Amino acid sequence: MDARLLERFWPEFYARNIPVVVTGGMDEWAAMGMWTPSYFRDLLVGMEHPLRETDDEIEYAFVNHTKRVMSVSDYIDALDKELLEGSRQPYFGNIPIASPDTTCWFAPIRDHFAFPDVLRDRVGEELRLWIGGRGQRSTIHNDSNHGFNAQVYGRKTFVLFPPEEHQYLYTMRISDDTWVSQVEWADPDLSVHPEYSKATGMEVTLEVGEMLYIPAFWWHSARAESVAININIWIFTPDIGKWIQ
Ligand SMILES: O=C(O)CCC(=O)C(=O)O
Repeated sequence: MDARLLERFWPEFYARNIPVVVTGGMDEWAAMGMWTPSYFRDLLVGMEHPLRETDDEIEYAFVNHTKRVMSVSDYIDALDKELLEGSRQPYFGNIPIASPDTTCWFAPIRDHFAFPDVLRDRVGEELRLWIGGRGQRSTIHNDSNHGFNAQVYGRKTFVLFPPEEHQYLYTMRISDDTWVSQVEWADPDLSVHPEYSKATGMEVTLEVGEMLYIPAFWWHSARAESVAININIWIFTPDIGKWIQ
């Protein structure tokens, strides 16, 4: 959907609970062209942060749920040079940019982007930054909020499944708020997860300047096709509640 048509968003996508890719909505963002790995490497010199130990989020969710404190600049430097290619690279993803321990680092980028103000009745929002290397991926999971994920640098492929397809995804609850699927969508093992063959995963690859609307409770996963920088917003509305299955 073209950003000039955002008045269609509420009736055609939000009200009908349908994901959509918005194009042209980031053209005015200062982030465009400015946010590169080297920009963040320089911005974040001196920042130490816990990073997921592995790029394999299935392993992270089910086996090795640990993080390691690393220099973010060193990590980004290695990503940019593809030094980490092929290894079990950590992930500077899901980083809240306005939490008490990160807000000082990210203050300079806060006005580099502006998500469309299309959801009424919002009771809260959260912004997260994702910088990862080629092949970086997340598990299939759902969120109890609406989301827009914006591609600022590189390319990322998302897969999406409607909420009711949990029955084909071998989902399980791994914390109070988090449900994930045990299926590796890029390489599903149908002998272990035969019902997955009935799931209707929709794949979309976001190019720079595109943002994906992910309605609450849609199952989704992402895989970076190159070094990728994304910013997303989670929007909380009073009607959502928690996922129950
Ligand atoms: O980019 C990723 O690895 C995951 C993004 C995601 O889960 C989201 O936008 O809600």
